Amino acid sequence: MRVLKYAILGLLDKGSLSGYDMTSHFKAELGQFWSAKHSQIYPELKKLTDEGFIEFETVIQGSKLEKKVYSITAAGKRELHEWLTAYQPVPNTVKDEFMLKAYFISAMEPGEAEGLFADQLAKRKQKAAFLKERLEELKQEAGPEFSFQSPHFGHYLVLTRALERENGYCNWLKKALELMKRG
Ligand code: FER
Repeated sequence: MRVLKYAILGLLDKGSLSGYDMTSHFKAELGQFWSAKHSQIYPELKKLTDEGFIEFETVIQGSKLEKKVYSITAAGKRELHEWLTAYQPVPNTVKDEFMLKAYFISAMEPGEAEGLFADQLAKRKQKAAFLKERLEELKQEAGPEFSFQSPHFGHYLVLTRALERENGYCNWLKKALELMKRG
């Protein structure tokens, strides 16, 4: 399935964007959990245009520069809504190379394993701290309470899930390190 298609439809459903503005979104918040490259975005814009889910208007910028500003069509809105409301099975676990190393831990020396886990803990702690900071910034912007009505509700949901995931990862790494130190 072309999930990028729905990321683009979702963005355009919030407002019209040039191709450049769209790639900026994929470099910011959205790109933190759904990354896409220019080389993927532009062909998808072309495909969605051909399918009639989006359309563009050529806008003159300055004296010579032209840019395409994309908008979602009524058919695009229906397509997005169909995807959003479709119930899904639990997907297969996302591959995590560190888990593969954990599974084969007995092939390492105890000191090597401890070093590896301590390093991962330090890095995961950093990631959790970054996410916590982003959440604090979001609360500054949107207020401390979030509800379905808030335009920031989706951002809040994705961010809090990410923070829980990283905190959970840290707790597991700490427990593993305790078990290793116990010998
Ligand atoms: C954000 C910063 C980081 C964000 C999401 C993330 C949705 C990370 C998500 C993840 O690691 O799963 O502003 O907004």
